[in-house]
Amino acid sequence: MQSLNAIARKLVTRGKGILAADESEGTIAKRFAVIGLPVTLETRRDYREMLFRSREAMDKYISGVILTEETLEQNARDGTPFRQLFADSGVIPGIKVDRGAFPMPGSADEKITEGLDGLRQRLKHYADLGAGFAKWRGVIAVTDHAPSRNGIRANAHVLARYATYCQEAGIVPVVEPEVLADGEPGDHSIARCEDITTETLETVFSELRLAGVDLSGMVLKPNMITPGLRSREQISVEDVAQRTVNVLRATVPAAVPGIAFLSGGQSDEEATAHLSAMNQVGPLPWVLTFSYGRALQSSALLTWNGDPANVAAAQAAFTHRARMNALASLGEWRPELDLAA
Ligand code: 5MM
Repeated sequence: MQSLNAIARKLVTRGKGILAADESEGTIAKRFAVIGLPVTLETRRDYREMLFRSREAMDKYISGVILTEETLEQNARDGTPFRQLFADSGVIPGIKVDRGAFPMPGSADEKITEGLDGLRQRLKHYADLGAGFAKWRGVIAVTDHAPSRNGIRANAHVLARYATYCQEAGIVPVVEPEVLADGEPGDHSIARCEDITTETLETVFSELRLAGVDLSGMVLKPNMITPGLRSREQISVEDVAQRTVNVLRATVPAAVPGIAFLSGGQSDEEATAHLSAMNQVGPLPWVLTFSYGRALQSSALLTWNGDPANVAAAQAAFTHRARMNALASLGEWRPELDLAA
């Protein structure tokens, strides 16, 4: 069995990143609504098969894919297990193990992620299926009343408990505390995001240490430091990059091998530009890469449009986006490369 550190380092291989394809049924329904496609087992499979059979992207730019339980055990239309496709491309399959974020008792605006019950048994099953890593997302809402100290601590605590179960099962935990940019009202300033993210990451690492999590065998999946999506603040790419790196330097121990960002509702190009700028800031103790859902998939989804005739074009769109982000993970992306496509 590979060590946790070896798997974590492979996930953050320089020039590669993670595809987040673990949309729950509700979330994939929202994505498909944009192209007017009904959500069925078959449409979910066909869409994800289009992504997973993008051989160039999967071989060259993707280190791991986060899946739902359904997809981890699913076969492509011709009966080939998706897991076989990942093995052929050297991609590590991962599994979203949380059961979603639910209203937090006593705190109207906040949520707590559930899913610890039975997790030990489930992880054993996922490991038997070949999952090398897992993901759990804690949601930190930003409103006039939130987050509270209690909300941050509660989410950090369950993230740490999840991480210990994963490592016990030989599975690398991807620890995702997301300070929401696209929540309601979503008009907060970049300074507020900076403060809340700092407190959140400090608390998460304090809980991880307390729980005895091996920091060299995990990957952090944080938000970048940005204003809320409905804020009118104009912030340069360089400012986002510098503030994000500053917060990470202040809170994330060097023992963590890598940080793979979520895109959080940013446009495709913004997410790429921010990542590239961060990788130009200077020497950093960890690899900085992507673990994008929307910012990797949106152009492919629109191009595919539910039509088998569009599969090749959609795969080209996905491959392009994956390549742009792979370059960004090396600090080598330039806007002209996107314009030329
Ligand atoms: C792909 O979306 C993931 C699952 O979300 P739900 O459980 O709410 O359906 C999500 O956790 C995702 O991994 C991260 O938010 C990153 O995705 P984005 O789109 O923010 O890059």
